[in-house]
Amino acid sequence: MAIVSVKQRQSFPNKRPTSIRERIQGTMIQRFDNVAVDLPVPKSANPAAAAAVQELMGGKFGEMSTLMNYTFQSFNFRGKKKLRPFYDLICNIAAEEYSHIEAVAATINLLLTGATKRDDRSKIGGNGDHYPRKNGLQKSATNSRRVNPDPAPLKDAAEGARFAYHFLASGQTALPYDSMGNPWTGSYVTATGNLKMDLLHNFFLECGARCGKSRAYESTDDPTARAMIGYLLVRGGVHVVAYAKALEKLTGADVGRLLPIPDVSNKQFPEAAKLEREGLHTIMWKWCPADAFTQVAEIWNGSHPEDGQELVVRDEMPPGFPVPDLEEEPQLSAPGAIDPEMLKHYAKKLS
Ligand code: MN3
Repeated sequence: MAIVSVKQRQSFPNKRPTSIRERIQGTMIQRFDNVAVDLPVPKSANPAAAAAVQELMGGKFGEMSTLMNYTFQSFNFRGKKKLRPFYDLICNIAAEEYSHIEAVAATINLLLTGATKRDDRSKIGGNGDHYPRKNGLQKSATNSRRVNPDPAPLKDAAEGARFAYHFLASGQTALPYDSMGNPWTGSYVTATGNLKMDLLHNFFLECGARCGKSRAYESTDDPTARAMIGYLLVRGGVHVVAYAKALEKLTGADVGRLLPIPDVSNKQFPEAAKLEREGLHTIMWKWCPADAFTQVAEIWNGSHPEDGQELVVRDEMPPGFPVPDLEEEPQLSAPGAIDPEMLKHYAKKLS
């Protein structure tokens, strides 16, 4: 799954590290081969839904933005001795955001599976129909089966899909772009170094992300997309509340009174409501060893502003689920068929 942000309790030694073991004493990332959301396998491909979900990956208010905003703010944090709980909170949420880009990517990849006809061009001419069309099929001279002499297995996708990059610029998989094909950019990162400004920005960013999630939800009824979006609505909601609480602790302003933005409860979305019944909106997991980022609980405490439930920090990783296993897609040369003639050529040279 996700990643764990590991901050060892020991501070960097004053002397120069003398071994690799000694050097492993800073903020690091540990990765697990899981995904944070239990994603149902779609009954059929849905490239239009995949295109809409791209907004949650590389859009201005997408998960790459939340990940990179908090990551850079954590890298550049000044005054940790005085403001440690805020640093711990930002580090912790940054680590969780990595699991969100994983979940978005897994969803896009599942939605694109089967979007083009899985076929191997090297077999054209020998195995029969590869790209049956209404017209254009002819009988092979050597084979009574019908063979398309001019196959174009990506034609429909490239001509008809709203997000052609899925087929022309990737292995029919997720990209760091928004739903219109604009690449994610570092200009979406705000890390001013002023804590009040950055926390205010994070609150705004999470509210914008929540708006984007609710719109992506409304743009597709695909169960896989909605399961992922429902999860992100709940976890993003946790981060909205966390930044509101951080601002309250820092300034005394009652930011929680602004919530929810947009003015719709997660409980209106069935997939999110189910997770909130299980208490997912009250939990801040610690994505790290027990002795790291210990002051998160100084901010994540008290009651949830919407339903009054008690907020808890869990010193553990959230549940993980298998990462989808993506089959080969020979029509996209993904991962890439080996040309047997080339192998023969080099085998001869080597012998
Ligand atoms: Mn997120």
